[in-house]
Amino acid sequence: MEMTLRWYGKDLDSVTLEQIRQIPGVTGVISSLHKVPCGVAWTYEQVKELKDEIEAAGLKLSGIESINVHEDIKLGAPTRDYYIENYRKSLEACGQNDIHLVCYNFMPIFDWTRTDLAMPLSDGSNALAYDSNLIDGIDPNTMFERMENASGGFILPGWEPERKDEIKELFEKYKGVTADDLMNNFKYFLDGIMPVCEKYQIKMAVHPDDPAWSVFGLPRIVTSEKALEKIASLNDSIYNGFTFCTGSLGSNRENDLPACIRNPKIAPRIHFAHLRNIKFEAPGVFHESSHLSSDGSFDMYEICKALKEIGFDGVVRPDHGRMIWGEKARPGYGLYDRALGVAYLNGLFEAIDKNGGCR
Ligand code: DNO
Repeated sequence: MEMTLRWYGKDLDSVTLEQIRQIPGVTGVISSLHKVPCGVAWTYEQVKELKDEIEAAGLKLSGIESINVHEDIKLGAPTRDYYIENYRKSLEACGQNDIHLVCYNFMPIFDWTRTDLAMPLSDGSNALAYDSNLIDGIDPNTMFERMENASGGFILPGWEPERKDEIKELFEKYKGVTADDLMNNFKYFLDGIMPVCEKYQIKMAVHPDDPAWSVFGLPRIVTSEKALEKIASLNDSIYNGFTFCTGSLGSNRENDLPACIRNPKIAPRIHFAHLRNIKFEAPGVFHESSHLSSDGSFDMYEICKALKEIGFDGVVRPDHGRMIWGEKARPGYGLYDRALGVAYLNGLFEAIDKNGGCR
């Protein structure tokens, strides 16, 4: 298992590689070419530059999160082949740089969605939160403005300012696009990229929709155990796999996370794990908690145990952290609480291993 931390790059992150290097057990970072617009092909040199910078700090570039999928691909628009070709080129640039893991998502228009980016918690920290009552009936543009205003000046992935102007137009384009259409377009995309993934052994790890249900009337398809089974069946290649994000998939309380990990159709395709905890106040209403089981609604021990049981040996990262100790950072991506998350997860994994490793 490879413990990592997400890093946005030196101009975009408040956390430095030098700080990350000092977190016990962290050997790599997950990053991306955040400045390259979605749909533009990455080059070998661009990826190499990022990789060299990370390696110079004594860390590895363990994977890419994300190479974003252009909306025309998700919509099945006539221009999709052009964007799939560019996606293949970006994958090639990664493969030629010896990078074998790419996290991405297939959510229409919006990436992850929260209603509060700094909800005060009783211990004085603050955290990201979601209240479905506030989403139902809200205009997507208002949502965009809220995310922008609450971001503390950081650009949030999936919520880049330039996307705001496209929103109305995109909503028009998605009118009439059903979940089945989206699934068919997903298959078309996978069939287009899998030959490149096979060639360079790149594990594609689709991120679950966050939250794991439809928002703003848009179809969402990466939401449940059944959905993951369906996606696995879209393309047989083992490189067609998943990011097992506990906070996203677990946002729907009907999803039993350890059972989902153990599902034989899913287990061999878990290529990346995002481990974090959330605390429910009611169905559809939750805030992100510290990683500790007793602070949230998930049994993190059971989740880690299930991963060990299936022999998961891939890349892991703690996911969002709370903002603690007065830190000013990108919402969800401060240093301190994620570092505490790493220490806790490492402790769980060590204890599980020493208890027989469940294998
Ligand atoms: C949010 C992240 C997501 C994730 C993408 C993957 O914090 O988990 O933005 O990176 O959905 O494409």
